[in-house]
Amino acid sequence: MDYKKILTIQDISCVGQCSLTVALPIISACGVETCVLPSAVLSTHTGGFKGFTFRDLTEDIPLIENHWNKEGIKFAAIYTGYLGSTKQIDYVISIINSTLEADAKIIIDPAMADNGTLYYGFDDAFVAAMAKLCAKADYVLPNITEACFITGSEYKTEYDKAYIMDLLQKLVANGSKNVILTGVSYKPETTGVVVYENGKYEYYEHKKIAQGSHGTGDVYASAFVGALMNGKPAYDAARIAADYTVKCIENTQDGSNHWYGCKFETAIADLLKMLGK
Ligand code: PXL
Repeated sequence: MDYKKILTIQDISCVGQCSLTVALPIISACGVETCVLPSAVLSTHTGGFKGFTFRDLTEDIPLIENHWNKEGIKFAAIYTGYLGSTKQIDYVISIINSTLEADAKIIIDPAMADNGTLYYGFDDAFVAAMAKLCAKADYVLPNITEACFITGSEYKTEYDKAYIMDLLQKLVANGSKNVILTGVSYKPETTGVVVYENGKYEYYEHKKIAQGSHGTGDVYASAFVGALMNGKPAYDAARIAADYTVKCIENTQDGSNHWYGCKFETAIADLLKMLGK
């Protein structure tokens, strides 16, 4: 039986339902062996808590890579999310070069910005390094803000298809093979995801829930990876991930003021059904 082993590199936010604490359960539930490399350990994520701790694990990364190389450990895919420092990105590129199987997929979520601004602690040098990493991607999964930072484009909250096409083409010109652009909304009541694969534009539109949740980008990317590794074509994986993420956000709107994340655990069974499991 084809049993895929993948690697995901992102931080552990101990509390906050994002990054590794989302990726590991979701991708594992999809039946894919999920190896992890924590880029940093934080007491919480940086999006609303005050006084969080941040243990940077940058200097552990080459030691871990070296050991994996000695053991001949290889992965069928790599999926990177939030990375803790600019230097870390060079180490991640080295891991891409030394630990992937010949036909492995490279999936990059340039988790660094939203709503027109960079997350706490990131700067222009980090953006430049992230653009270099995105150049390696078979699938890059930015939101519009991240796409603008990577391509040096103006961020707009109101736009048309020509603006989105321009972003997609610039991301491909930067080197990413295929693009999954999230949070593309042409009407107030709906939002959606654009899949740009081999020059073809496909849009999956779905309802917009007024009250968004933190960490949904990580939920989305993890479900996309889980679906892709189950053999779904990119558009189907993008659609399944969108439907799952909407369900997770809906399940969080229960009056509990669960502001820091979304209750992705409550819809894992739905995701598996969508995957035919
Ligand atoms: O969800 C993205 C993310 C991941 N990890 C950390 C974050 C954020 C977003 O703010 O702060 C530590």
